Amino acid sequence: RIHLAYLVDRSTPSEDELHPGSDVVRGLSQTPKTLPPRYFYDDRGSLLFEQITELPEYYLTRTETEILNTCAPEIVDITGACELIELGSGNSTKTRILLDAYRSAGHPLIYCPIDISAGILESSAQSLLIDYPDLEVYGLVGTYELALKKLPYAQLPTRLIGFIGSTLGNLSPAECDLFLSQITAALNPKEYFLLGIDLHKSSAQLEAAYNDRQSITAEFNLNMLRHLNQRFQGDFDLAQFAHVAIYNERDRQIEMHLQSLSAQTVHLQSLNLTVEFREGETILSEISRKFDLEEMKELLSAKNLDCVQVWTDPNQWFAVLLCQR
Ligand code: AVJ
Repeated sequence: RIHLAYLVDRSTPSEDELHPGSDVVRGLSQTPKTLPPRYFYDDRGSLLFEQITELPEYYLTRTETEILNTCAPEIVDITGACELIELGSGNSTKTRILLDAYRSAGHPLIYCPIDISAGILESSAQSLLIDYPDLEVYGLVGTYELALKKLPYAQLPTRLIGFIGSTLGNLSPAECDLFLSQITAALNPKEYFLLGIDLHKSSAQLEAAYNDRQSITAEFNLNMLRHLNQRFQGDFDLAQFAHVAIYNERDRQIEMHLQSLSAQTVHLQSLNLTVEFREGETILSEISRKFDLEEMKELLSAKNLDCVQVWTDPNQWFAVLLCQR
């Protein structure tokens, strides 16, 4: 019961399909240097991220799970029978909370995970099928942008696009704006959008969450360089870079950097790229924005997404918003 569609738009192949790694070349050639966060997630990086979600300092996943556990039955009450479309399927622990709630209410289960990795999509769908024998899976392998344009024909009365885990925080304000427009365009009137966002809080708490005492986040950050070495025949020396994560209060975002510990030259052979680093120079590997709930509601309604219901935890650390087009 897994139907997988590979979305390759042959008329307009993406920059990445035409020139793999062109985003790496661009990021490392500019000042200050940057790298796209998607290079965190090779197999090792995905495992490290799972470890991060269990760290005592990393409150995000735990808090969102807690919220979903209480709000899932209410979501089901509001939407009724509903297809679940999920952007970034991950290890699907939080998806199960929603599927359980729809199943308890006696609704049929249709799940459309969207992911750029066919491997991740297939393995998470396989594990769901074991526990949900009546589940139908229509997976889409491709970028969010492309997949949102090619959602399968709806078989249930309504649909919900889920984007949980505060992944939205990785997008700059301009990217976020564009992304939300794409969500609105993908929804029919009255259909739903479920969004999980991390809320702004003290620098101390945020910096602790991204500088854990076991240094798993540091490993996760440095793993990006190992991944680039493998993928593009690089010679980054991981011992010559350090993990740095600081909260930029003005822009309300955690900024994760890889800081060069010496003046050094790095080559990425298959990209034909040579990069010079000054001692102390940094590569920005991720931003993780922390949102204001009221501002987010306004942004959503400006995109024709009306907040039907908002749930937070007692500390107001994290929020889950159910919106309707
Ligand atoms: C998966 C993007 C939500 O921003 O907190 C965790 C990734 N980076 N620790 C986040 C991450 C460092 C995470 N998101």
